[in-house]
Amino acid sequence: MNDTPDPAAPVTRGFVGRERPADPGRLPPGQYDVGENWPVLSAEVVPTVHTEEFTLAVDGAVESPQSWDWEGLRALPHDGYSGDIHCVTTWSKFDMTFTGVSLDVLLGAAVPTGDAAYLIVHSSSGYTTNLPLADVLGGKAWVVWEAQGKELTAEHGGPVRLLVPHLYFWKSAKWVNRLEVSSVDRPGFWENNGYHDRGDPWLEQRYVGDP
Ligand SMILES: Nc1nc2c(c(=O)[nH]1)N[C@H]1C(S)=C(S)[C@@H](COP(=O)(O)O)O[C@H]1N2
Ligand SMILES: [Mo]
Repeated sequence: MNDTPDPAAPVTRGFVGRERPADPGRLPPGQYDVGENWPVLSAEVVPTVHTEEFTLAVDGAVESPQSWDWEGLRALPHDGYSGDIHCVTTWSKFDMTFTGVSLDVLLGAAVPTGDAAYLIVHSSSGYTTNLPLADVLGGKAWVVWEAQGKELTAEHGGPVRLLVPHLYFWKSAKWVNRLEVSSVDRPGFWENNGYHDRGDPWLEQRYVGDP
């Protein structure tokens, strides 16, 4: 073991060796810092989504259903997120950066109806997940195409995935192609398989029956 930091090494490590442990207050209960590795978790075979055929729809309980192609989506005003992500399988990853369009922009264009209260997110692969609108509006959620300064890879959901970093990462659907606004809540893939309806990592809402 060589404990001397290599000045030529990438500087993305949060600490060198065990000299400076990560701020424990940054980890939600029951989570650990996964470090540099970014695990891949997919229930389905990674689909190949060609940007030439890509569309993203916003429909359901909206005044004005929308659909964007790849160029149209990328031409929308975009920003991004810098911060941490938390998977229910207990890994957290610090200091991620993502670029994409806020759901305020996407849903704002479609204008949810007065009784709209939920979002059902659909992936082209068939995966679904549900969220209260309150968890995706107000600068809390994005459709992203870039992670860590690079184009989102297919295994991580490219060309675009949802990003809802304040909830467990199963809510961040990969290969997203449809945002269905709804007046009623409808459990998605993992929510139908025992996971919590909301999934706040700070409240440790992992499974049905958790607070
Ligand atoms: N379409 C789809 N989206 C998905 C999943 C999946 O299986 N299919 N897994 C979810 C879970 S459980 C997690 S932790 C994250 C994993 O994202 P990553 O593979 O980029 O780390 O994607 C979420 N989005
Ligand atoms: Mo997960």
